Parts: sequence; structure tokens; C-alpha cells
Amino acid sequence: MTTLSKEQIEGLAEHLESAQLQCFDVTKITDEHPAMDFEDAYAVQKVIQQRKLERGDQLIGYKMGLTSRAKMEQMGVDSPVYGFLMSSFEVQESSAVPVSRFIHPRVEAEIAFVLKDELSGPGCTVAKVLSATDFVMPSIEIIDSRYRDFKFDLTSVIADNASSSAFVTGSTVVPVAGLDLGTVGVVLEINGEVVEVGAGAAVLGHPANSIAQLVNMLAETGESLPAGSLVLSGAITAALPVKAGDCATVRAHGMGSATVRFV
Ligand code: OOG
Ligand code: MG
Repeated sequence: MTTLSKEQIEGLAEHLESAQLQCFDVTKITDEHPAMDFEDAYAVQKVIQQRKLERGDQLIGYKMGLTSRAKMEQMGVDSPVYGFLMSSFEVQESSAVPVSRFIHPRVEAEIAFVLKDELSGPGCTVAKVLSATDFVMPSIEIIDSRYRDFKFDLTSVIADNASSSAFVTGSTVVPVAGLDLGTVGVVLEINGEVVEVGAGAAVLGHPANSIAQLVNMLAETGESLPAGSLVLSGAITAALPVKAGDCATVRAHGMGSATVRFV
């Protein structure tokens, strides 16, 4: 049940998207709208997506967030959320990204899935996700909450498109058939130093389970994941802040790596 009017939802979408596009931070929106619920928050997120589509940007997939204990503890929240990914969020592997594009960027080590078949819920499972997956890639998500000091509650972060901002995928594509994504080791390096390590199972027991949960959540609003969708399954470890001059790399066992530099 939504508690906000259509005008309030559109106003909040404009407020949060302006903060993203003009790189300024804002206070969490539940301070002004304490009664708003998850449905209101996803409605705000959807309007932000529509605003981008109207400007000619393309929807290329989704991201799951807050899917590992490391992330839930870091952010002080306790359940997974999703956001959408547009083609304008994609950054080329090994390229240099200006930090002026962000408010306070952080990098996360993730596994990205690309689908060859459509997935729709309810009732999506790990097995259905794996059989619909074309390939996986190591990836770096660059998150950038629009909220001051990255302080938010679940409702506020959902409306803010789950802090989505940019992402990089590795240039090696790997079919899932020969991989055990639960035990795959993942290393996050900044400037050549290992800063976080983890395994795929940190994400809801198995990264494909994160995709299954996304599909089941999308089914609640009648949406599905079309073939070709790219999905980030959620950070395996805590997110780390980056600044100009930093270089971040994610390596995943048997899957190659993804790198991005900040200037
Ligand atoms: C919310 C987004 C979390 C992840 O992979 O856990 C996320 C945030 O921490 O700002 O993308
Ligand atoms: Mg993430």
C-alpha cells in the first residue's frame, strides 16, 4: 500500500535524481516522510528510471544490494534491496573515471550475470537462474549514495536506486557450467594492495540465489528479467571508499579480473 501521492513520488524522484546528476548530497527522505513504505520507495525508484528512459538512456539490467552479512553490518540494515542499471552507468574495463562524477564513491567486489533466457517469478530458483545464465563476469560496482555520509534506512536507499551509480565488468566471459560460484574466491585490491577477500557464498549462500530473489521480487510488480539482462548479484565484502589516483581491481578465481582507475 502506498502512502504518498503521485505528486509526492514524482517530487522525491526529481529530488534524488537531481542530487545524482548534480553531485550533491541530501538528507534521508524518510526524515520528511516517516510513514512512507517500501512500495512508495520502489515507486520513487521507478520514476527515476522513467526519467532516464525519457532522456534516451537504456535499461540494461538490475543490481541486488545488501545481500551479504558484510554489507548488512556495514550499512546497519538487514534485508536485500534491488536497483536498476542503465547503459549510462557502465564504465569500460581498465578506463579512467573522473571522481567528479560522484559524491563519495565506494567500490564493491561482485559477480555479474548475463542471461540468455528470460527469467520470471514467482518461484524462481538457483537452478532456474543457472540454466538461464549465458555467462558470468567479475565486476566492480561503484556505489554512491545520495545521502549524506552514506547514512540511510532501507526505505530511503530503495528510493535512491540502491545507491547505484556506475559499474565495470571484466573482459573475460565465463560460462557457469564449470564453475562453483559458491566457493569461488574473490579478492578486492586497491592500488595493488589486497583490501578485502571473500567467497561467492557470502551472497545469500550462492550468488545465483540473489538473482532468484530479484526475479521473485520483480514478479510482485509484474516485471521479469528479459534475455540479455545484466545483473549484479551484490557485494561479497564491505564497500571501500576511493579517491582520485586510486586503482581498484576485483579478481575472481577462474573468472579473470575487472579494473578501474579514478582520476
Ligand atoms: C546500498 C547498495 C548496496 C551491495 O552490493 O550490497 C550494494 C549501499 O550500501 O549504499 O550495492
Ligand atoms: Mg553492489
